[in-house]
Amino acid sequence: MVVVLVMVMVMFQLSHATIYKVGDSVGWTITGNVDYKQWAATKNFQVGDIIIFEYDSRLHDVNRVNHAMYRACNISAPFATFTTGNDLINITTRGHHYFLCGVPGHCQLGLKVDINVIPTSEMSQPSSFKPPSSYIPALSSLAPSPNNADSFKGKLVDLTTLIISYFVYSI
Ligand SMILES: [Cu+2]
Repeated sequence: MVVVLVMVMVMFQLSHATIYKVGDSVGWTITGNVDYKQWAATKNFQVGDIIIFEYDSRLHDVNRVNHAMYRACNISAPFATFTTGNDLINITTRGHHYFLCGVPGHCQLGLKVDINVIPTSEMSQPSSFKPPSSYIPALSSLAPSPNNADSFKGKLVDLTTLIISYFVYSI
């Protein structure tokens, strides 16, 4: 179990991938009083990150659209539609990724989000590892706080060394 956890952590560390749940604990809904524009504005999305839309699939869905459709809440021709209620979307390209709910009226009520992936080179510093504490609770015990990424990295390196040593010596 520990090995699996460490392997997962190493994978996150190597890829710098972050999992973002849209709306955090509230998810994707019109009743949670979430400002999705504000939610997205506080994030630093990168290629390789994973965006999760969690919602009641009987009430909402997720449509990927272009900028014009996003602005107009136009759902007539989405690029893609997701309906599982727990949709994982891999961010593989830079730039804007526009999503909105296709249920009539919901987009107008604010159920729309712009995931803007900024090129790393344009940022002042490279992205730091952010433990997805809400997604993998076990990680939060090792990471005192998201702001404490440096010491977390240190622990991760120690753990990785430990695991590698273990495998080397056990052969
Ligand atoms: Cu909806």
